[in-house]
Amino acid sequence: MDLRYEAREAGEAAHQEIRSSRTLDEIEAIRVRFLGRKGILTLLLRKLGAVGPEDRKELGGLLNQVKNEITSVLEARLGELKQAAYSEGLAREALDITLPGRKARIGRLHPTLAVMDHLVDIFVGMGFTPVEGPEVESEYNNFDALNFPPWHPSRDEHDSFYVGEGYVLRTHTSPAQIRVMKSQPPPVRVVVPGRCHRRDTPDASHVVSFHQIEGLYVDYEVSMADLKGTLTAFAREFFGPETKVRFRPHFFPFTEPSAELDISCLVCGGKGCRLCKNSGWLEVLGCGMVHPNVFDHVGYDRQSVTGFAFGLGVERMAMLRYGINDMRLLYENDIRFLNQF
Ligand code: 2NL
Repeated sequence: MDLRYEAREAGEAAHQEIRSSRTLDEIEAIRVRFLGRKGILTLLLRKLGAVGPEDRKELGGLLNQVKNEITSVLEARLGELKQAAYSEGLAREALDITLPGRKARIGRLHPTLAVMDHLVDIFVGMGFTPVEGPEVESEYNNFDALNFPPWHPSRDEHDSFYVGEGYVLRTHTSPAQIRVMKSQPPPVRVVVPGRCHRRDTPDASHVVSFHQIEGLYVDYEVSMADLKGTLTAFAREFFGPETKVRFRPHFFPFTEPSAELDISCLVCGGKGCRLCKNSGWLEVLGCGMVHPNVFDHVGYDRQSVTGFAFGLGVERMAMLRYGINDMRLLYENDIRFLNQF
């Protein structure tokens, strides 16, 4: 067949295919078919060897011209398709800045822990240092060092969780304070927040795992007046400056004398209502002067050091603070309840 004719045919065919190509893959296939190592143009150029010398120059020029035209048309189309693919990508990724944003649902502190932080802050403001201790404690630190007699009912398996021989889940945070006193000489002024466990049947004012904050101040001349001043200041800070307080005698194995602190009722101010069961007062915490037997256990000199201690239930504080009438509500994980605080 005539080489001139074939060259023009090939050029025509290539142009048409390139014009109707839609994808980068199609362009590449066309390039291989016309310009590749075994492509149509390459084969035609090879046939040039059989052409007589008189026509070779002209034919060679023609073939190269066709080849160059195909190449440049191909490049142009490739550019167009790349630009189109790029624009399409941009359009697909475009942000609609008029859409409403998604609300970020970040968590926050459980009301018990929020109240616990607040309580700790108040005592830190009065010079107490926060300290923590383990929840699994030796029976010795949890009971013996705190002057609990061997027959005390709270030592019973029915009242405490025993975890192996000689160990319990702490029933109060006092054992952490025993650790502090064993590890350093007076003065000691610490506040200990933490989770505690008692084998109570849950009701409106008891849950099995609860939180406590205890405080301990030991030095060479700490008096009951210091106790009363510190806890009165605390009550007015937490419950409001108008709060009235009273200290009522009580008993704890680890303090002597011991007392309970009452505040004037938050609802009726002292007149008597349902919350205070008509007494005008609400029980808030237990306190007292550290029993000398406790000092013996930690190696302090019972003759020369004195101290006061107190303990309060964090859940009870949260209930008083927020007007919650059943402690179990705090631990049902009902988001509708928790979102209120
Ligand atoms: C309550 C009563 C109290 C203490 C805790 C304490 C700790 C040591 C020595 C002496 Cl290391 N006492 N803690 C003292 C009095 C009362 O808690 O009813 N808490 C809810």
